[in-house]
Amino acid sequence: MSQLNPTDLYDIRSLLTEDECLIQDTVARFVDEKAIPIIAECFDEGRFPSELVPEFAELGLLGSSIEGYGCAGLNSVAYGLICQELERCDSGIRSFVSVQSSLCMYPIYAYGSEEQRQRWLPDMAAGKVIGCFGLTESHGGSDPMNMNTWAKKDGDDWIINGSKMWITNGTIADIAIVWAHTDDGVQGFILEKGMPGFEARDIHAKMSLRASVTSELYFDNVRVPDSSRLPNVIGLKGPLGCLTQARYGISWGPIGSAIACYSEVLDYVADRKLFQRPLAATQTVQIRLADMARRITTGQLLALQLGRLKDAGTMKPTQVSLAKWNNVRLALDIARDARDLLGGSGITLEYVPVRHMLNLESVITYEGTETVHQLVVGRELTGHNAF
Ligand code: TGC
Ligand code: FAD
Repeated sequence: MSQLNPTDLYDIRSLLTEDECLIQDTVARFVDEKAIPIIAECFDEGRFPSELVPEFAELGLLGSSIEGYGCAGLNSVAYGLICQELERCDSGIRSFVSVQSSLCMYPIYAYGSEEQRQRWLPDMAAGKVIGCFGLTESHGGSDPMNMNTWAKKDGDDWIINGSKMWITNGTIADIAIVWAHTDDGVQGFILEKGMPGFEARDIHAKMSLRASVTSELYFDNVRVPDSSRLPNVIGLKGPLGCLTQARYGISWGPIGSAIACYSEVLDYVADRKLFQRPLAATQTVQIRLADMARRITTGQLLALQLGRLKDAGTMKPTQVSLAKWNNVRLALDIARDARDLLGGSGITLEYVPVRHMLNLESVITYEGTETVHQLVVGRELTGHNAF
């Protein structure tokens, strides 16, 4: 048997601080005991496990990187490890935490007034207020500047018209961070559930992220006071700055999916006997497993260095793009290959790969498609904008 840990071949764990190890172990235990036992059924039923939200809050997982306001104030590597452990269960529960933390709490913290921070962040950290983030519209999410949602000034208020598509947490959210054109440039607004003219509707028949809520948002002359506008940012750099935070977490999360698929298949091929020998004793199966290990190891090192750069304050969006692209791609490839190695059993929810594989089809599209991230890196290398 291997002297090395198959899911940590380079002892990357030894590069973590004691606190980071403790956080990873705590989240891993929660995931093993509370989330993994219910997730296949949630996915099958198309149900988000909202019963886990108080536990996310209790563990300090909501807005974990924010200092103060009831948040845990953890470093970026710890946030990455949280995402990795949650996604070892399911991309849907990592999505919930990403959206709440990086796409709702972060903009309120980074671009909001002190009054907005005090009003929303403690309740969001406690899981009492759930948020969503509305940037994408139906006519093309890769090009957010092309949005049709507008906010027009009317006295001291704003009137918002338009719609958003593919919004995680939309119908379960108490507040939505909505990005809209204004005469001064793109701005963010905090819309509250129940505001007249504001409606959210679920998107059904999804074959991916079935344990996550995905919705459409509609704004029909929604009147919003100026105190609900995020005052400290104007322009696309507002939402793109939030995406950098969320994409950072997604650079880590899919490593968890990949580890879940690879671990399960390692056990399976050891037991499965065909042609009088275990599958694990065949050359092609070993090559496929070795390739999974190679990809996971490089993804782990990439994510950790990205986290160290982020904690040092030097991380650049292009580096996030490369890591999101690489790590989602490796996880999707591993999930598909693991599904195949399980044969017919691989198409059922009794095994994890098919669920991770289907989820990762969303993860490779959202937060910037694979092509968008490749073109961000290409632009960095060549100086030519090829979008
Ligand atoms: P450009 O017009 O050149 O730049 C506008 C301003 O933004 C700045 N900037 C960034 N700032 C922070 N982070 C980034 N990643 C940034 N990228 C650009 C830029 O410096 C500029 O600032 P300033 O001061 O000069 O005004 O825009 P661009 O050409 O860089 O962007 C093009 C492109 C295609 C990369 C961008 O539009 C893009 O990223 N498109 C993809 C959109 C996307 O990812 N949407 C995701 C929606 S949310 C979501 O999917 C949530 S899923 C959640 C879940 O369930 O987990
Ligand atoms: P398009 O932008 O129409 O892209 C279609 C195809 O064209 C893709 O393959 C793309 O890579 C390719 N393409 C685009 N531009 C170019 C180019 N210049 N050259 C070559 N190829 C190109 N959005 C939010 O705002 N908030 C959320 O909470 C949220 N949650 C989501 C949850 C799920 C489950 C999903 C699936 C999506 C979510 N999204 C959310 C939306 C997501 O960000 C968009 O789906 C994504 O940005 C892509 O936009 P699009 O679907 O309109 O595809």
